[in-house]
Amino acid sequence: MSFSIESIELRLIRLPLREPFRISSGVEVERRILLLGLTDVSGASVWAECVAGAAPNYSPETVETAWMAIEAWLAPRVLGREFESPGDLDREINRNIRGHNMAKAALEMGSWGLVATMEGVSLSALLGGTRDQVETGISLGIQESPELLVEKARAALAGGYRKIKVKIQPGADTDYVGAVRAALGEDIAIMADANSAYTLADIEVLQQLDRMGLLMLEQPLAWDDLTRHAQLQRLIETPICLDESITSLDRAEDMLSLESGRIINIKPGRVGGFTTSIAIHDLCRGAGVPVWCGGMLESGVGRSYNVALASLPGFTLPGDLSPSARYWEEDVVEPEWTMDDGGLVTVPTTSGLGVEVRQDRLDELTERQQVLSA
Ligand code: OSB
Ligand code: MG
Repeated sequence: MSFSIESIELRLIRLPLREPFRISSGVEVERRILLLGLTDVSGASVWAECVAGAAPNYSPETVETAWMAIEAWLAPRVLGREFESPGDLDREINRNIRGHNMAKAALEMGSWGLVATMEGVSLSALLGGTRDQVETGISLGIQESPELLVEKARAALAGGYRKIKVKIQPGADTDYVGAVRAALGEDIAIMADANSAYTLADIEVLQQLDRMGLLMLEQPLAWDDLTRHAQLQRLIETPICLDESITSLDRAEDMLSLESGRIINIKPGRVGGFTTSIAIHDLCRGAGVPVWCGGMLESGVGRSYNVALASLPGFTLPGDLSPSARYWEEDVVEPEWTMDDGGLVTVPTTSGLGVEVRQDRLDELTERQQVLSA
């Protein structure tokens, strides 16, 4: 179905996390989240989420650069123009505008949400999803001590999570992962995510981690590296999973040909949206490479999009798709996202996002807003 975006509302909200989330490159206490409200000429509207952080410690983008890119370059490309499909919009916003993937993704994913709403189908159905439930894993931030981490990991397992991801950094790695492995036993799916905290000079620690039976080791080396990851993958048996390094379909192809890793964490925001996410999914599926859906501490809005993506058939490993209560006292959507005691999140089958965005809650949390129109 064709669509034409008449206005784009930019809304920066502040959403306090229930507990600080620490990774090797920084800590988040309160998320600052850029939401986009897209309205079609027909009157249909939808919210979308930009996953850029407050600081450029995950990728070069931030909420401020995303706001600027949308206002200055992306919105003028799309407002008032008719598109045949989200893929058509994707081509338009990528022509001679380099980078700014998270800003582009918010707009591109929102266009899928808009079309799903207008067609009265679920986002999952529009994307080609085949699952009615998706498996969930938890991502545990770096804790004060291995004991505290073990406590959190035990609680997560008891809560139903199907995969325990432990954030690591030099000085908080083998002791932490080893303690979780010892406490949970050999059969539990445990993985570690370094968010680029190591170099090849740390090979000894990486080889110790390699002996801990991890499901995968996520992004141990530099955020934009493929070559050294390929060297490392030859030295360890644990599959390397790339996150930060996979910013496009080309980078995914490079990972396969260089053998820089054996698994991809697909975050639609990082790769510029759903069109590229699906292309990476299809590539990996054809190559027998598992993918899973990563998370960026999204609000309930972003979660709708991630859950829909994770319902595609190639997403064969549990995603970072925790329920609302893991992150927030109160989410911005109704109903909030939940997980059953077997670690499954139900994929909505109703029209559009499958949840209502609470305008009252957005108003309460808004730091800044602006409406751009054709
Ligand atoms: O590397 O996957 C990551 C959060 C912020 C930045 C980077 C990452 C993460 C997570 C969060 O791991 C996972 C989630 O949203 O539950
Ligand atoms: Mg990661």
